[in-house]
Amino acid sequence: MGVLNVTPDSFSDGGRYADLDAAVGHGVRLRDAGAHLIDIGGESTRPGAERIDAATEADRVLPVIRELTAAGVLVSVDTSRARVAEAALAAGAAVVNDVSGGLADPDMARVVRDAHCPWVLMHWRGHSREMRELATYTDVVAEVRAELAERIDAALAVGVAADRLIVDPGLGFAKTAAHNWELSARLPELLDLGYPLLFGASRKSYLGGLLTAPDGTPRPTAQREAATVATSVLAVAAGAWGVRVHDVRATADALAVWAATGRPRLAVPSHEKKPAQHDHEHEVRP
Ligand code: PMM
Repeated sequence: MGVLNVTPDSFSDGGRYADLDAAVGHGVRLRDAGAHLIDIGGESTRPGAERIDAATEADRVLPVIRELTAAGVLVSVDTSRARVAEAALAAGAAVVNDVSGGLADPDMARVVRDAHCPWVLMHWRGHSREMRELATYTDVVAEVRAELAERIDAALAVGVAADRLIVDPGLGFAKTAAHNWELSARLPELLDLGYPLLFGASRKSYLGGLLTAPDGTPRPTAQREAATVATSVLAVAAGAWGVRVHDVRATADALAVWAATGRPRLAVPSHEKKPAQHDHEHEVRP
């Protein structure tokens, strides 16, 4: 999944694709670089960001969705508003990527059910302005898993088909760097939910915090690409269904190498295996 933020203030690509031609051109380039899906967002979700209104969000994303789908590009809309999702689907989007997992807008489940489209349920605890304070967990993996299971149950209860759902741990959303690393290390426990898993680590600040300069300065956003590629390969080798990235070519190249090597799967050390996990899902091939 290639990221296309049509926002003035997203942390990585904010302001770069606010112009329609630039946004469409970039979406086509991401597709040509190997993205199967282009994720178009009109509202920044970086920590601390203030919300914009639905009309502004729709005005930003709809023209880009129309043009990209007309050019044959498969598009998802990154929104947690039912009204924006509905308009985006009417404009040609095929997938709803909801960072709130259906929590932010009670109408979202109905919109997705009626459209019968795939729905990414990301783990979320609150809007950007408040999410730093919500990053408290005893066991982050167990709690993210349980909260995702609640979102799945809520979607199924409204009549969304199980085969339309994709889960996402929501790296950086009400998570500290330590939480993000723990989730990355224990992905099989989330895969154990039985749903395709999307993994969005691209350029996030915990990668910058890992790659500090000798004086402790975090690595700038644009220089986190090698680390992003590593997260992509590790996530897919652990069993992730998809990765959401800004630089599609780099990740696509790395995944091509992984595929040519026989799609080796990460082994889960036996002492860490839970009874519910199945050996064949984590075997090392070839
Ligand atoms: N991260 C961001 C935005 N949308 N959607 C999903 N499903 N998963 C994510 O991790 C995710 C997301 C924030 O990153 P951006 O500002 O680069 O888009």
